[in-house]
Amino acid sequence: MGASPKRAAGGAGSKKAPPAAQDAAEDCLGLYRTMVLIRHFEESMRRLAAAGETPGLVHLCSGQEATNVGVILALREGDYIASHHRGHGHCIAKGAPIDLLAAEILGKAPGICGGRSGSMHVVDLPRGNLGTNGIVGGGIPLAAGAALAARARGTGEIAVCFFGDGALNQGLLHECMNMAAIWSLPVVFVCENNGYGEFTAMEDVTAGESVQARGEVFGIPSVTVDGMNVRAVRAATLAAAQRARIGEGPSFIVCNTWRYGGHHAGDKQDYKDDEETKRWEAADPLITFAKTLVDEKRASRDELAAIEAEVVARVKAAVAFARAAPQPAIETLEAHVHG
Ligand SMILES: Cc1ncc(C[n+]2csc(CCOP(=O)(O)OP(=O)(O)O)c2C)c(N)n1
Repeated sequence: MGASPKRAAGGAGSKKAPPAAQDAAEDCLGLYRTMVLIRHFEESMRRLAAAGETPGLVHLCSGQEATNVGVILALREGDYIASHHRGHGHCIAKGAPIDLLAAEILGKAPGICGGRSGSMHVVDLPRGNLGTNGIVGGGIPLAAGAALAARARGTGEIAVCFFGDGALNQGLLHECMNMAAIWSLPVVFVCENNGYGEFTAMEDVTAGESVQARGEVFGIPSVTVDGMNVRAVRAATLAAAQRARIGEGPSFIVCNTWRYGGHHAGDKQDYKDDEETKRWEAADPLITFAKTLVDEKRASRDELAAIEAEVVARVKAAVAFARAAPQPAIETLEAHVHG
């Protein structure tokens, strides 16, 4: 195992890409704060899962914060996202209140979906979040549909779908990319390529020279970025969003990234190589962006520590709220069930 040629264009273990420049509208502390919030939230969920407090499996996104935040904080309010099974970070970046998200993951009544969705089907429509999704590739047609609807309404929103490398060989992706291309839909396809689908290395099951070629074959402008670099992800998303907004159709962004935890909380990850893990951990998106902010004199170490302390307190309060919240009442068992 080692650096995969299909992940060679960005991220650790590859030729270093030039650092993405700061753009004028960038709220660098907002980017940092949101990444730190996602990391602490996820690590709290890891502890709750280990304690048996999260019904069902939870899939955590620690390590992938730059992709979550770089994409979503480049969008406008009203734009849509469709997520996947590792989607807590997407929900948080799209503005979900973390106390209600924690309650949802714990299956509690005040949760975003009344405690019925758990981790894998959190739908937060008021914030344009079409949902985390337990079906690999399941969010892709939802985003394409939202993009088609937005264009029919003429209201100017765009849609982003996130999917993992595990979705690269799903028919759904190819059907949606084809339709989005022929209809010039305002949709951005984002592959969070963390190198593994469940317990299998991506390169063992993915044919072709590059991941990005999956989009190019449909004539969709496609790029590969360092998914550990929030600025690089944001810059690629701003360009893709701009294309979508002016009617130039879909784009495909491949973000090379890494999940710190296993496939699900509790997976021991004995299928990963120690050297590979060390290389990616050295590219931690929070640590590297903190260093950039200090080097550029945009924040002092003390200011960053204060942000982290504030985030830790928020997450602690959210977890306490969720743990104390009641489960949905038994009389509501059949509520929201169709048929
Ligand atoms: C259609 C479908 N096939 C198989 C599964 C089982 N499954 C759940 S997650 C997963 C791997 C997903 O890998 P990837 O998309 O790379 O995301 P990652 O977990 O690495 O973030 C699989 C095969 C599923 N949920 N849906």
